[in-house]
Amino acid sequence: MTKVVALAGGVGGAKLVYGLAKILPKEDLTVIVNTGDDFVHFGLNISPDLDTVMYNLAEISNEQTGWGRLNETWNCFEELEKMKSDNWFRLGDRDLATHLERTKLLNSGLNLSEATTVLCKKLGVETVIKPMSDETIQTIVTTQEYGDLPFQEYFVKHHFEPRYISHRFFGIYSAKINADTRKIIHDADIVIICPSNPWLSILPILAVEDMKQLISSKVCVAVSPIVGNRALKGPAAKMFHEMNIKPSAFEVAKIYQGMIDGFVLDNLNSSECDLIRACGIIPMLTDTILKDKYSKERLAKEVFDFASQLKKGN
Ligand code: FO1
Repeated sequence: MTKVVALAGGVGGAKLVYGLAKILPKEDLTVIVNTGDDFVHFGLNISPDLDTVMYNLAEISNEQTGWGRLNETWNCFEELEKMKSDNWFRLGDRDLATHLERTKLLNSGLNLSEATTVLCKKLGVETVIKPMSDETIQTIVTTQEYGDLPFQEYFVKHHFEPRYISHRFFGIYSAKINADTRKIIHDADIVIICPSNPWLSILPILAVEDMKQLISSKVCVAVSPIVGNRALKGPAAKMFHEMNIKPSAFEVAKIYQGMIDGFVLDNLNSSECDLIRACGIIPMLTDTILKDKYSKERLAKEVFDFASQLKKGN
């Protein structure tokens, strides 16, 4: 059986993960998720990307927002608004239960991997989901207007409007890969990099300890989060502009050059295939816009079949 490890951030990544979970036996798929977006809010440990992946796999995610729970109610949040408390990060009532339970599990001495396993079990998720590390890693975005901002303040509080200058992953040098996660990567045949923001969602995962080296012996395929010259969600295209780079799928492939063997890009980016090939990466064109569960499953199958035909260093 082919063992697959998927690297994912939040909304875009979770959609492909959903498709992969539909087409692969549950014992053959592990998802390693970015935790650089994690933060403590009202004393609660919030792991937005872990939750987005978990809710998608449990089929209880809010398809409109891409984050949070389906059929959410907002009683707690509305009371906080009446109290003129912090209201920039919307926590729904059902979603709050996850953060309360995670905080309780972590306070009882479990690490984040163990707490995630417990939460997945409680929500009926059978796919193995692992945080990129059990240690705290905080993505800090340096902006022109506000200087350093913790990721959620940049992304949610300021709607990624401030001009991006640079970013760093605070805590990355002492962070370790969990021993179980290390073994899973060691045993994997294929690594799939989901269509998430390369700098803010995927590079933090690859920056943990020797993650890049562990993955380097596997067949690795990435899926572009840029379609045409736009990101379907989040600040990726805006960040390219602010780095004075024209956003394109090719520019994303270049970020992963040396690590990936294949790159999946949207039909709209067909003119970039030759440039990608010239980087020693095999391109595959398809429709990468994920509208519903059928398109998620279809793309997952195409990506898996493509990766299965590739050899390391083609
Ligand atoms: N994103 C928003 O744009 N606004 C919110 O109020 C918000 C709340 C929120 C609550 C729980 C959660 O798990 C995620 C939430 N997100 C929200 C999404 C999240 O912050 C980002 O999409 C990710 O961190 C980027 O991957």
